Amino acid sequence: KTKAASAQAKTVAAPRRRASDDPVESIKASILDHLTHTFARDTAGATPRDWFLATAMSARDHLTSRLIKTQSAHNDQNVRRLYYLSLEYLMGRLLISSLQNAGVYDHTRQALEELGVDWEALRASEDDMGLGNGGLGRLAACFIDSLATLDLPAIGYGINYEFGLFRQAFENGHQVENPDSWMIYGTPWELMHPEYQQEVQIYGEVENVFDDSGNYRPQWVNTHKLVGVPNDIPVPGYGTETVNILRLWTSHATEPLDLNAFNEGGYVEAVRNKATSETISKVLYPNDKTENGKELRLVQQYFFVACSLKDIIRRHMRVEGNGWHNFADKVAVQLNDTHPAIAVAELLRILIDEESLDWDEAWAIITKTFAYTNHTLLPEALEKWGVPLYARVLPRHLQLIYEINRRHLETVAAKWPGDNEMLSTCSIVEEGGGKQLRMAHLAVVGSHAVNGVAALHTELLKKDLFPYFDTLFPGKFRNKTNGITPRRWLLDCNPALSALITKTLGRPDWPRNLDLLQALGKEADQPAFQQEFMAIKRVNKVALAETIQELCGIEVSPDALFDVQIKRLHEYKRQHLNLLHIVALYRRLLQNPDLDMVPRVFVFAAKAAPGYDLAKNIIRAINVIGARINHDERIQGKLKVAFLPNYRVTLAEKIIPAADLSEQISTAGKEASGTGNMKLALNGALTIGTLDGANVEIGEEVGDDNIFIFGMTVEEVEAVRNAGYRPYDFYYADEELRAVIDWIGSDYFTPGERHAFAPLHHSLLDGGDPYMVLADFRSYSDAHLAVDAAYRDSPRWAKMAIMNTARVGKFSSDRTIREYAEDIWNLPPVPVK
Ligand code: 9GP
Repeated sequence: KTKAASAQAKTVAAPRRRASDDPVESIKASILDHLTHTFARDTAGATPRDWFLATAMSARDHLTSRLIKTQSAHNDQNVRRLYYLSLEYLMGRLLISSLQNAGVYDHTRQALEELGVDWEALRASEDDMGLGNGGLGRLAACFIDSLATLDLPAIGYGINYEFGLFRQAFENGHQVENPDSWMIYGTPWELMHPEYQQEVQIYGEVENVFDDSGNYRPQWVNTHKLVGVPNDIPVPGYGTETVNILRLWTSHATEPLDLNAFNEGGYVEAVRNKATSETISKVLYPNDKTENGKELRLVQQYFFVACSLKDIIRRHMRVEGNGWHNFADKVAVQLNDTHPAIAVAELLRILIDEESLDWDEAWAIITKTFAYTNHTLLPEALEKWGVPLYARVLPRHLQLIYEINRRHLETVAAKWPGDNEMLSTCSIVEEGGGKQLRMAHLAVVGSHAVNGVAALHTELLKKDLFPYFDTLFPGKFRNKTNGITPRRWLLDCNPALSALITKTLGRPDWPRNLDLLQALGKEADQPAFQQEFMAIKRVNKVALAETIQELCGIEVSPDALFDVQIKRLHEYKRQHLNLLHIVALYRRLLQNPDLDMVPRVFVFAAKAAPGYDLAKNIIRAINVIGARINHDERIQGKLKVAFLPNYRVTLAEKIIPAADLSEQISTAGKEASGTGNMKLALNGALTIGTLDGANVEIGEEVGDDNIFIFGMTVEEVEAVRNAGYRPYDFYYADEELRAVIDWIGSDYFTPGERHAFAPLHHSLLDGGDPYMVLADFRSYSDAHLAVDAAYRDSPRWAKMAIMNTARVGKFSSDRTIREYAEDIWNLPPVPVK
């Protein structure tokens, strides 16, 4: 029973809601109304989840009326819109951001308090909407928040996965994956719109037909039909009336049952067919660096792209006077990575096969409509599809892609006459071995703009990944440095710091204009302000310490330095470099228990792709070695290691406000941007990092004095690699490093279980250490000594932390989206009255 249960024990059912002038009263009435009439619960028996649902519905009421107003304003003015196509949206919980953005957060909190409802229990009963893997999906979520906040007309399209990213647990240090059935009992945020369902086709074959005039009119026949039903989530802007839409498709079979099979008595077969069609939107693939060759993944991509394009066309054509002539004037489509790149061929198919436009006309529309964002340079992450698979799943699209490529290669040949190697380098079709389609090439050729996600990344994109495309299409490549929404990543997750900022700046509008934080810089030297700032950090650390106790059973001191690495588990992100350093510290302490060092709590949170064995071995190593360290009394609690299970948005919101140090330690040139680095800096954590991704720009903003940079630069990494990198050189040259690696390779930490960390040990030495962990170890360890020295000097540390918060306004996703809108989408804002 909640507190409310006893407070309201006598109330059986609420009366229908009456309008009230008092906002708190009116929200109370609305919540009670939903509790009674939407969920059939009385206050006496209501669980925290019932209260959550009723509160969410009350918030939704605010949003839906504004949503309708927004959509009709956009429709009436026939505005240009941005359609964001993304296979992932990592939304997290929606309650607080919905209330904040609807402007009813404080009133709702008060209403619930007056109703005697336990707020913490209420909000804890909301499941994360975890429809994404990591950075790419979370970026999409930040972007739709900024689009609405900037009054930009936009719709996000994606898939309504029944199962989001797996729930992670640890057993004996091993990662175990459990299904994330986040909407098994429904979700209050989605509005289903069967009236806008779309039928699309897939599989089948192409019949070569010639019309009476002898023109080739291919027919895509014997296809399998699918239906996509849209579920809309309102996306409110902050401090504005605009409410945009996130439209997620659920797949259904076209016919409820195969009647033939049914009549023959094959009822179960008939239902099975239906179930097969419905598997398309069942589950998110749990790999953040692409899934090559999986048929269901290709079907997911095509399904959501085809439904979305049909919907976009429907919306455009329903306006009188609109047609293909002005399609590209009204429609901008952003491809979030290559996952939706098939859209290029699908729109071409519609224009040529269904609308009978000629090639040049169709191609002009396509290249004016699409733009593409690249999120990675890692070769294994660049999507390729085998031609035989494509021929089976999308036979007509394959023909069209061949024709796109033929014409594209004509341009290449004209630019570099007689250069056959250039033809094969630039081709969309990779020959040799099994033929494959390079989706990144298709996306580049079919788009008018291609962007990287940080300045360094965009440079490398032009120089290394698409060198000839930059010459072939001058001006097509641009940079759009990533950003994060300051609403979720400061206002909502760190209310105490937000209140201090509002008080200090004397204005509450900084979440819409993050550059205002600059003014905090003036306070950075003031002892009183430093104390207030650090007192908030400490309260957040106490809260995180409780969470660590609850989730890991580890006691940590909030006075220790909280050293945080939270992100997907990947070799290139080098959680194992962090581990080597921890083991080195442990060894130093064992050799000298009186070693004078600032006590540290190392906080990890990370999911590994279920099939990524080395990443899972690193998780196990951190867990097992961490446990040994945590229980070793000889080191007097100076080191603690906590690996929090099931990293997700909600956990990030807890960890980030409590972090002192932010680990951004990827091998230079490998992390396209990173966005966790921005969230942590904004909340006053100092970065220890390489000159990689957006770290470079964070360093430029906060200044060299307020960041700990270490390790090789991109150029040095390249030079060392070209000279023939040998990890053993570093192993033999550094006594401590050698001892640490030998220790990990022994069975010291896993008595009776030999070779437990053999995969990790192998990757560092005989495996060639592909991410150059050994080469950067010493410089990393030295940077940590500098961290230790800085932390001892509390005023200095406080000043550095404040400077980080003050100077990272650039990394608001509002700035990023404004740049996209001006430079790529040509999209003016449309304020809603
Ligand atoms: O790895 C990048 C990460 O650096 C970036 O911040 C994020 C958003 O742009 O995208 C990640 N890439 C992917 O998740 C897929 O390649």
